[in-house]
Amino acid sequence: MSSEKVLSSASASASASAPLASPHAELCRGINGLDKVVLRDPRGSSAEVYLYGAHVTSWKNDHGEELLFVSSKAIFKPPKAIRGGIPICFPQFSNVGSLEQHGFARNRLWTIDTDPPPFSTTSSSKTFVDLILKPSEEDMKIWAHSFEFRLRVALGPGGDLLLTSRIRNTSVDGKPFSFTFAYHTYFSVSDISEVRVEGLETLDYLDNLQNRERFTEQGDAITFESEVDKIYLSTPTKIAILDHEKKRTFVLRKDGLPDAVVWNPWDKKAKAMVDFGDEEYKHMLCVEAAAVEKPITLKAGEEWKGRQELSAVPSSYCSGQLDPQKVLHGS
Ligand code: TA6
Repeated sequence: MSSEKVLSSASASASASAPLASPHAELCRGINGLDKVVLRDPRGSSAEVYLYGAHVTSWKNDHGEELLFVSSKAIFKPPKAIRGGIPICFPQFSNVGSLEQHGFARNRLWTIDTDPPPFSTTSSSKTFVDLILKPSEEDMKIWAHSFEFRLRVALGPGGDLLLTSRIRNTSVDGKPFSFTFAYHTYFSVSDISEVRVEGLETLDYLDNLQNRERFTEQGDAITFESEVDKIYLSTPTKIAILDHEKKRTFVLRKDGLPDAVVWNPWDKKAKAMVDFGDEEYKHMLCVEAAAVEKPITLKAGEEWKGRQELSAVPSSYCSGQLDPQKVLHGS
């Protein structure tokens, strides 16, 4: 598919000029003139979402500190996916199927959703943007299914970042479809060798570095000293990522996404990626709320919801200020 078709500036601006429902959302031009929406919560936190891929590329706390990793070599030019932030993998995770790696949602132009159906639960956030993706004729040639993918990106009262996906099968001929999915989140960390992940101990996982063979994780927190590419199965709904040096813990809460992928390319893969700096593997970790092991199947008219909530809390495992067990098992 040629990028011009996807990104003719006229159509992009037109679709992007729809009014934004939130007073704290602003549409503007980002890198290479791509449209993005900037969310600024009155309490200080902020986020940025590109319409290209409905891709969150920034999430900052109320001190203006960036919490997501985006590579200094990231390419903001279709059809390449942006390296970093939160790419959305749909309708296929990784190469689990016949489509391109991680599906096509991350390299399509989304539009502002001017008429989203109400949410079942009232969200307290006044800082949000709604985006929508529907398949183009081209998409139907590679994945012949009618769908509406609605994504709400919101900033919560405490500066939490909430992503809520609603995917509906809009087929008129009653055809069901199945898909796999991931929020491929790149967390910014101070030093990967000082990071621990809590909440995945003793779980089964598929090792992408060993032909997706199934293993069982050992009992302690996960730490990093080499390339990791694992799909943890049926995980708890809360996972904690402790950055000791930054005295910060990311808490990932997820709904409708049973699995979690943990990825760090380490040095060799880092060198092999054109849009990734050789040393950048030291400052990022992907922990991805996902549905991989059991594809989600939607009958015609059915809708699936997948939600991820990210919080960044000051912490230090050693200082006992925040015991990950309390995080994972507490309120
Ligand atoms: O989520 C982990 C993974 O599937 C890895 O296998 C690695 O390929 C990574 O995603 C990045 O994929 P990308 O297509 O963005 O280069």
